[in-house]
Amino acid sequence: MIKGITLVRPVATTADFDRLNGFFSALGFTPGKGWQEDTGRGAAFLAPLANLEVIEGALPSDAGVFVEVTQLDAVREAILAWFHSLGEQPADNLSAVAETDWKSRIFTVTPAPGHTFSFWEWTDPLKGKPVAVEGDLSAEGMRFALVAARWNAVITDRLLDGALDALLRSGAARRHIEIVRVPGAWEVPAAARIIAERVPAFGGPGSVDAIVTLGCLIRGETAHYEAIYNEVARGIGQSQQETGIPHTFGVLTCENLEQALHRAGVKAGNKGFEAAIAAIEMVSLRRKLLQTGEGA
Ligand code: DLZ
Repeated sequence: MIKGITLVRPVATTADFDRLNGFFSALGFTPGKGWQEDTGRGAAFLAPLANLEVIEGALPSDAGVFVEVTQLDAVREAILAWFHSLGEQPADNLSAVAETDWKSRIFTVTPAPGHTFSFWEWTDPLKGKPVAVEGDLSAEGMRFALVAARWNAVITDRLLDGALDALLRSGAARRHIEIVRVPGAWEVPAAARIIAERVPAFGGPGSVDAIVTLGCLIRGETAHYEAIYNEVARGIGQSQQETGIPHTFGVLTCENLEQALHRAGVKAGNKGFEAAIAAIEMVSLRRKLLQTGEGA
């Protein structure tokens, strides 16, 4: 399973390392997990999307990295401010904004010798489509509860790992993730409801922005499978609807253990990871929809 792309920029000197580090931090890139070893060190910067592109024909610049942004002029202003903060006046190392022949605008910057980057934005990002309000996928500053059943732990532990992975990689802080274990899927809705109602004032101490529910029901091994499943789904949905706090559904309903394993990361993705990503998106969407005028 392909998980991500890492572009590596080797630098020649410590000064260049620090310069590029400062440059990307100043632009608001989310810092990733850096590393330091005897052999060297790395500073990581995350972007919500990556795209590996093979191109034949002319390129708009010789930068090896093209960063798509939404407010190109504001990004260029931030870069200018970064140069000024170092007491420098950019010249050839910062181009003007130019139109491309692919309905976009672009500029190129060389913040350190030998390291050139192009920043660009679509001139019509919606490409004629009607505006849709959508949640973003950054979990920075968000608080989550993960409610996981212990029954079928070989599966639910994997779902929990997947959900944690998704939240941490999306910028959530470990201290903002509460993990709650319950005996079985049957108990998931009750625990979720207690958490959702814990602090009526949304955003108060101990409150969460979203709840990710995780469990695994296996038809072949569960008497009254349908009855249990229906109640679990109804209870989680009801808690979400009556409290207004997003609850995402990571309760697997499978024919057998093999199918459950596949949905817990072996073959068919990890449904815990997907439920956590959905939670991030719903928190972001909720915030947008509650802001007057946003997306209207
Ligand atoms: C009892 C039971 C059965 C038979 N099967 C499952 C299952 O496949 N997945 C699951 O999460 N829980 C199961 N349980 C336990 C119930 O969810 C519940 O924890 C107990 O009945 C105690 O209320």
